[in-house]
Formats: sequence, C-alpha cells, structure tokens
Amino acid sequence: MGNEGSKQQVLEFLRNHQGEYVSGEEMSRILDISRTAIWKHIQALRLEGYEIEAQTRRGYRLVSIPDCFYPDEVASGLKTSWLGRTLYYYDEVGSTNQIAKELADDGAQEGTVVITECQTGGRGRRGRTWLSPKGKGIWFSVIFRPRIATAQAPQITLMAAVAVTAAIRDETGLPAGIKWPNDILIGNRKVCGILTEIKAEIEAINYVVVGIGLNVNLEETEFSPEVRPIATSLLLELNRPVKRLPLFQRILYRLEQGYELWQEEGFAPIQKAWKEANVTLGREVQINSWREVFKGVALDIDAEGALLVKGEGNDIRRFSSGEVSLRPIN
Ligand code: BTX
Repeated sequence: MGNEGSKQQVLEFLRNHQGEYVSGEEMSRILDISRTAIWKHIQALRLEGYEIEAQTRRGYRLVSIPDCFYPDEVASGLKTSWLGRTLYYYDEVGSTNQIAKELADDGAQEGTVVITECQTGGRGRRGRTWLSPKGKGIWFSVIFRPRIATAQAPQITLMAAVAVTAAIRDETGLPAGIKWPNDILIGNRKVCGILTEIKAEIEAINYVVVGIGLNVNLEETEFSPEVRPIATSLLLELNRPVKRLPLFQRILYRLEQGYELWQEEGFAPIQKAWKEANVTLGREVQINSWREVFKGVALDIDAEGALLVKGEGNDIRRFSSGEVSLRPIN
C-alpha cells in the first residue's frame, strides 16, 4: 500500500473512533503500519487541518476535521446517490465552470462536480467577474445531461436556485429568497449567483454546466468596494462563521432531489417551489433583456419558467432571459 493509502487508513481508523482515544500500538497492529509511520501520517493530517490530540499512554484522538472539500470528507456523510459521487477538488483554479465544460467535452458523466477553495477568474453572466476568495465560499460546478428540449434548458437555473435556497434555509434558518432568474438574496443583497452554460444542438442538449457561487464566510472587507453594497455572506447575516462542508453536502442533496423531480415530473413542481421561495413576484422591477429595458410589476413565472411583467400601459410581456433590478420596498 502506498504512503497516501496508509495515511487514509489511519484517518479512517481515527474517524471510526471519533471522540475516543486509540493507542498507537493498537493502530499499528491492526493496520499493520509501523508506529513511526503512524506518527508521520498524524503529522501530515494535522498539516491538512485535522485536529488530532496526542496523549502519552492514552494515544490519539480525532477532535475535528478541516472545513474544506477533500473528496473523502465530502463523500463521508453525503446523502446523494449519484450527484457529487465523482468530485474534482482543487485548491485554486481559474473558473470551475471552465474545468467542468472541458470535462464534459471529454465525456464526464452526469453528476460530476468540480469544487475549489479559490477562483482567480470566477465568472458571472455576460463576462462579468465573480469574487471567489480562498476558503471563504462554496465555488463549484455540476455537469448535467438532461433529457429535455434545448428551449427548456433555462429551467435548470430555476431548479438550482430553489435547491440552494432550500439548503441555506435548512442549514442556517436564514430567509434566503430568489430573484429571477439566478440570484439568491438575503434582504436585498446577493449571497449567491448561478451561471448556467449549455452545449446543445438545435434539438438536443449535449450538456449543461451549472456553476454556483455561495458567499459563506466573507467579511465585509473581503468584497471589493463596488460589490460591497450589493452583496452579503452567511457570516455577515448570522454574525458567526458557518461550516462549509455540511452546507455543501446539503446543497448537493437538494440539487439531486430537485433535478430528479424535474426530470421525472417536469417543470410544474419546480415552478411551485420557486414561487414559494421567490422575492421577485409582486415587486416593481426593471428588466434588461438583450432587446430592451422594460419597467413594470413582476406578475408570475409561466409554465416554462419565463417571467411575466405587466408594464405601465397594462401590457404583459414575457421574458425568458434578462437581468432584473428590484425596486426597494418602502
Ligand atoms: P451575475 O452576472 O448575475 O453577477 C455578477 C455580478 O455580481 C458582478 O458584476 C458583481 O457586481 C457581483 N458580484 C461579484 N462577485 C460577487 C460575490 N462574491 N457576491 C455577490 N456579488 C458578487 C452571477 O453572475 C453568477 C455567478 C456564478 C459564480 C459561480 S462560482 C462557480 C462557477 N465558476 C464560475 O466561474 N462561475 C460560477
């Protein structure tokens, strides 16, 4: 067994006895690894962020695991059956969407996830940038291969927004809400953005990459001056840091559930859940589409996921894509 493999065995052993002391001698005997090697593995694990206590006579005790996305840690306790079961984890990348698209072009299977601690070229829509500082957020992308017509592809963004909003509510209790089509807000500030990219033929979809950026433990000063007034993080809302790993596992679980529901039953149940979690309908909005700027009241989303807006002359317009600004509620 290689060095990495025996380190994993030591970790697995400690994990199976979490909270208890295990003696080096016992570990050495059961795992058939020398005590010196065990000590070296413990040192290496500590450098990776595992908190391991050592006491003479009592042995070693795993106190806590690091709050990062090591594939073994993500897999342990993950409730999905296929989504995120293949996981690419990087310390730093340009953009996880870019990597996911390359993997999808090479045939990566549905449910493959790319996650990183930090993006140096994180992207928003229309070539904008997405701030993704190291260790502070959940910056990841998922490859899907939905069996739907190309025109229905934007629905996947709404499905993902519903899933992430639910996971934030589950894990933190914060009143996160969706601004059509792809932002998740707390109060009026953006806590999460979603970037969906599609490769399709006229009739059928080859793949969809859904990229999700969630601000978890960013402090005010970690946002650039331009973004600061419009952005927030879970830490800023709760006044305490949030563990990213369980939240990420919850998001993956909600995404799998939402995606299966969408593929099996169509858009209707997603539309219903979206309406329950949205903060757009009933509000005065300005919508910038590629065609025009239109002002009115957001009335509804239709059976395809498009936004219906009633203009000043009572005309109702339908937008299948675009950017919405919400007028503040006085
Ligand atoms: P968007 O075009 O709707 O939003 C981008 C705008 O949001 C920026 O122009 C800026 O004003 C603001 N912004 C930038 N960074 C942040 C931030 N951290 N928090 C709040 N507001 C911010 C939204 O695009 C889609 C973002 C998707 C990001 C994910 S991260 C993983 C994946 N990889 C990748 O390159 N993008 C996606």
